[in-house]
Amino acid sequence: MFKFLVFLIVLLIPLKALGEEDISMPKLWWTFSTKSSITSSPVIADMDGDGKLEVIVTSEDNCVYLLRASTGAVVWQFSACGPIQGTPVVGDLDGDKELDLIIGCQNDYIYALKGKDGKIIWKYKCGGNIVSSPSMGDVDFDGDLDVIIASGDNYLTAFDGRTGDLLWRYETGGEISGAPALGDIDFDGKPDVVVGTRDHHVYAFNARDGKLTWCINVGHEIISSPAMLDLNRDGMSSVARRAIIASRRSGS
Ligand SMILES: [Ca+2]
Ligand SMILES: [Ca+2]
Ligand SMILES: [Ca+2]
Ligand SMILES: [Ca+2]
Repeated sequence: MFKFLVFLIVLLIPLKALGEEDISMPKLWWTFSTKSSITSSPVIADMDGDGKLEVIVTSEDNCVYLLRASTGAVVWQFSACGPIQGTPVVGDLDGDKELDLIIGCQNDYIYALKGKDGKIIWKYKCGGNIVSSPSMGDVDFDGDLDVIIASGDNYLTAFDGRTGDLLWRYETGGEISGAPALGDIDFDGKPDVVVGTRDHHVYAFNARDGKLTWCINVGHEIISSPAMLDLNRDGMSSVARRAIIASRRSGS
């Protein structure tokens, strides 16, 4: 049977972080097989707070796996009812000082899971399948992380990260395949969110209430996440100028 292996991960782990000696060349340390394709990127963090790193892997076999970074052993496994394609995002959603994670699933659900055991904190059924990764940030300034995710019904949706309560929704004109980008693009000290859609548009919103700031047609289908760049390299200055770069299917 064809195996879908997690193996490159161990080549990228800083070995000193695992208590090992430096080596000049990477080596294959362990492998882990899932039952279907892995289209997301692995995420490395100490999810159970024991001072040792774990690796989060999602698969189209409907599962999220938390693996010991040192051995590849399964710490926990969460089974959804649909393939998972996006990369998980990690943060302390419920304020207990322990890491949690967010994933979107092709069964239309977004799940908030406890990092230490994979138990559901909250879940929400969106109006379409979720293939992209979520984004995380405190968009309403209440001190708790919030979550923004795109779904196959062309909606961009923001949630209170602690409760999963809906903050706002916005229907774009096309499918959103890339993760929403969070950043302050209009220099007002408040976060904005930017997405590209398959209907050739780039949308920018006020991340707090989902109000549209602007929308432009770039003439090409957009399938990846936008990036934000500080063009004049003045760091956190309030007058920093940032540009948004949207990938286009043509490669231009
Ligand atoms: Ca750990
Ligand atoms: Ca937590
Ligand atoms: Ca918040
Ligand atoms: Ca702003």
